[in-house]
Amino acid sequence: MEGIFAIQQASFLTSAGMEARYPDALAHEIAIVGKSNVGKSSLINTLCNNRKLARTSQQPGKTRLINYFLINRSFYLVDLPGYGFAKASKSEQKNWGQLMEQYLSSGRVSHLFMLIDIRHDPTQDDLTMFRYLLYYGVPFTLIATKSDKLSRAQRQIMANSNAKKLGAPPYAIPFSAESGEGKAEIIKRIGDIVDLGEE
Ligand SMILES: Nc1nc2c(ncn2[C@@H]2O[C@H](COP(=O)(O)OP(=O)(O)OP(=O)(O)O)[C@@H](O)[C@H]2O)c(=O)[nH]1
Ligand SMILES: [Mg+2]
Repeated sequence: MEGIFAIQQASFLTSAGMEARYPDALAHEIAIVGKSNVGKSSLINTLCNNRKLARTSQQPGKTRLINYFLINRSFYLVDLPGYGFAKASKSEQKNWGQLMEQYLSSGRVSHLFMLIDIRHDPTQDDLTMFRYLLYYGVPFTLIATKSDKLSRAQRQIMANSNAKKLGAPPYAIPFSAESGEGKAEIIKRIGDIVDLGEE
């Protein structure tokens, strides 16, 4: 491939629910997991330079389905519903678990971006999610969101220490949907992922 990887085209494709009606698999599928309100949908919008692409909300639990975005007409970015919001009923939690289990075990996911809040220790749910992720053996990158909420000096330190507390290698990319910090590094990572394994 020539030049530097860039996201040139992004469009919403489809939502998939419990019936697991996923679209035809492509060579690469990068999915975004993390607790509710951590900024998954905002990350997609920042990466794609389109604030209206994925629906965001101050209210946790906005994204309830598996949302597929087609990028550069060649691979998927997938916005997943978040976990751990207080208002979720028992049956909603059960649905979420089934949806995720089905999805993660489908073998479609080539890479996961796991988002953690840069300001806080990982939650019990984060730890559970991270164990799942190891169990399914999907390669992952940790991203520490809302970096604009910390001073510049603290950002990388907190990102890394939260990654370590999760039980992961002690590195996470500090990211802010507000300032765009970390965007270039994440786009470069995506470029590495989608170029790998392509002839
Ligand atoms: N300050 C700041 N706020 C952010 C950032 N990213 C997201 N937010 C805010 O956090 C809230 C939740 O963002 P979403 O992107 O909807 O979060 P989500 O992870 O998709 O949430 P669910 O769909 O409920 O799982 C919104 O009010 C966003 O504006 C960030 O980098 N900095
Ligand atoms: Mg969302």
